[in-house]
Amino acid sequence: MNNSLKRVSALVMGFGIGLGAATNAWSQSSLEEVMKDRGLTQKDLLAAAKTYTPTGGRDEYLAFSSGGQSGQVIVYGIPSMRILKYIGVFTPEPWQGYGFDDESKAVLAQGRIHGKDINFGDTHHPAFSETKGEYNGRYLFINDKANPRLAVIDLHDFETKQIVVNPFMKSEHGGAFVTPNTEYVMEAAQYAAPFADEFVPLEEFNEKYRGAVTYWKFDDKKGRLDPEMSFTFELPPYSQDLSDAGKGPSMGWGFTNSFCSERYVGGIERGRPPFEAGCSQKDTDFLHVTNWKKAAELVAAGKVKKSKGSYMIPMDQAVKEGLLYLIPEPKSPHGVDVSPDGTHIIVSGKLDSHAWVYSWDKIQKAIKNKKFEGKDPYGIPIIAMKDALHTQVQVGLGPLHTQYDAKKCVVYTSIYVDSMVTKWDYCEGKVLDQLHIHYNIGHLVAMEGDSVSPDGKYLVSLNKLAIDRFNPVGPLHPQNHQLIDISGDKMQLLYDMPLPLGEPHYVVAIKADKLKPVVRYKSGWDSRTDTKSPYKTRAGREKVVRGEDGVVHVYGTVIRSHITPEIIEVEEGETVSIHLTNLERAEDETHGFALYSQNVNLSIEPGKTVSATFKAERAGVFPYYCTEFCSALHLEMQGYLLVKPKGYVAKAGKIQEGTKYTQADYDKQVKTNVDTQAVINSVVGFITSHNYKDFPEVVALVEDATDQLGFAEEAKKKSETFASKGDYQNATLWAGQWWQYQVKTADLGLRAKTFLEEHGAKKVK
Ligand code: K7E
Ligand code: CUA
Repeated sequence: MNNSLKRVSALVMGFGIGLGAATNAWSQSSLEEVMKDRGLTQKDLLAAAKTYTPTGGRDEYLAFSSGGQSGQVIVYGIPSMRILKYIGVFTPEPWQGYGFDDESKAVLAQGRIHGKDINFGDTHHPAFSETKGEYNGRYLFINDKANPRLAVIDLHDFETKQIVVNPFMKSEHGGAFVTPNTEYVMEAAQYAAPFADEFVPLEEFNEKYRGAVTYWKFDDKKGRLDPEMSFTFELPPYSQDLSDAGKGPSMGWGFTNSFCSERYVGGIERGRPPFEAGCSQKDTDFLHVTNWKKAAELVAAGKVKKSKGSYMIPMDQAVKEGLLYLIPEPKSPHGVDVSPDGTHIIVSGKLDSHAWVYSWDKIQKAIKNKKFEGKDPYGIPIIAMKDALHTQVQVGLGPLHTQYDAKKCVVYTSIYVDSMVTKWDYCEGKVLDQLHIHYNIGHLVAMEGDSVSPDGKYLVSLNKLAIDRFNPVGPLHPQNHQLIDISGDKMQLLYDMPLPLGEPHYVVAIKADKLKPVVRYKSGWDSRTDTKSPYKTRAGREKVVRGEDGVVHVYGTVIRSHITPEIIEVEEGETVSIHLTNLERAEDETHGFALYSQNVNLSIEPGKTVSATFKAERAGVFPYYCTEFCSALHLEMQGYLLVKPKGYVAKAGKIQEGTKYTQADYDKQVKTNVDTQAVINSVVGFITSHNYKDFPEVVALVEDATDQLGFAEEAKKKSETFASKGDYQNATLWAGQWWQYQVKTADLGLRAKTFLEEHGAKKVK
């Protein structure tokens, strides 16, 4: 009897699994003793109670964090701070097969620049798709600062679907920020560069180097960005920074701040002071205000010219049409955040201890009355600070980013130099509370903080340094995400989460119940294009075809616990394309596929079809196997790619099986199978005597078990046919396969039974 079967019988016979012993161990130590042993205070216990999530528990919010230099997105739960997933975006990620199967390679290839693969990204700002300013849980966007790109992640399966390259920029920072109905996704340049892909000397910086903000059109039906319908504002060569989209009364407008409006060009080696000195001379920089709604109308009316396949609005046209304005903002700012009601805009300057609150009402009046204090060197009208400012509040040294609370007028600003969070009231202009964090906070995120109705509750502080927070692991420290309770008047630090994967610039957090990810794909699905795969293969239809394209196409399937085909024969020099479809319907039954020395590594989730194409350059033997521990016989989920030398002629002979089987072996196997069937029947009896149909998860398991039992029936027939002919070798082997299917059935049945017990299923008559 194998292990899973032992488990089956043990449960059927009503044995618990050492539960009594476990209860005793717990009761031996009291809470006081544990506190004493571990040096915990009452405050620690309270914090623990607010974050601890018992086994099987779920989180109220899901956070999507930029993975910084890893080029990925990290998903974790709040308040438990448990990491749930890394999503491969700009960087290959082997666990998901991302960048190893043909389908996802095609997504990464969209991100090539001048034909060159760029296999990393410096991700900064994730943003959710929105409907009427509320997160709708459908898509996530994220940018790559180093190579101006944006990616689209579909939240129905948490996979990256699209990467677009900005045709004008050579660097960016201010993306992704969405407009209230995801009409557009904003992306702003950072380091100015010529739009043309050619050399321009720095002496021509003022004339030929440019900043920009792109409004990427999002096609909600297709779930993709549409470069054809996107437009870009040409901007002066000020280093544009972050952006945010207006909402409510400021709907239709976008805000983008900047630093180094001095237009200083460094050059230490030429004896010039470095960038940092030249870029921080003036007391103010410029907040750019752009009217995207009117720009979209001009585009629709055919009044905007295309350049490099995308609409480009030159500065003079933008000024003439009243689409672009500047407002002085605090020196070297690093965040622009529009209030949930769209009436105020908060900007903080890293080199100014104040946060500046602008009034949209005032800005709008100045624009309407054409009340400007002058123009910048590019002819863009400048609205005077006093005509736009609501108030300035001293919040601490080095303020960066601001998040809005559920309570009206209450905000939280990250204070980089002072390493703290300042809670303040932007309506009244006063500080309410301050909390020290560890150390040098960058962004911070409140629950649903960018939506029109933030939830407050928790704040996560994304710190630039971890210093002494964790066990030392060498000079490169993990990142530190600190969870803060903001439900009361006083902020309370609850938890430190180390994250060893790239600097987190920004995180967005959404109510978990807004997400409805699938557990399986429709059978034969290409998940990257979200269409039926042309290589979809059904059970029993597996084949190897030498195509007209000169490629050996292997149409295969995977299901517990075998890969079909198990033997693939090709000739040296042939190109091989292996297409595998996962036939499973059961939840979490992913199979992997790794092949020796060909850089082939696939992840095949239930229903998915993926492909791997490579050239079999040298003759040899190449084992392959499943990399997910998918079942008891997972290690046997294997096969061989045989690459034969050119002109190889097979010698006569049969495969010599290592073991010979007799009638006695056959009878023994059949007896085991009959016993196993009895166990299955009793599990089935348990399930059907309960209201299992009320549990969709269990219904899916039962469907899958029924499939497996069907396969068992087929194998049983084959074994009986061979037995009737006296071929006990094949009869015993097929009886073994029949048993394999039974074990899988029992395994599924047992999962269903456990689920019913844990979810309080009721007995039915
Ligand atoms: Cu690191 Cu928004 Cu790029 Cu601030 S960013 S910290
Ligand atoms: Cu499939 Cu292991």
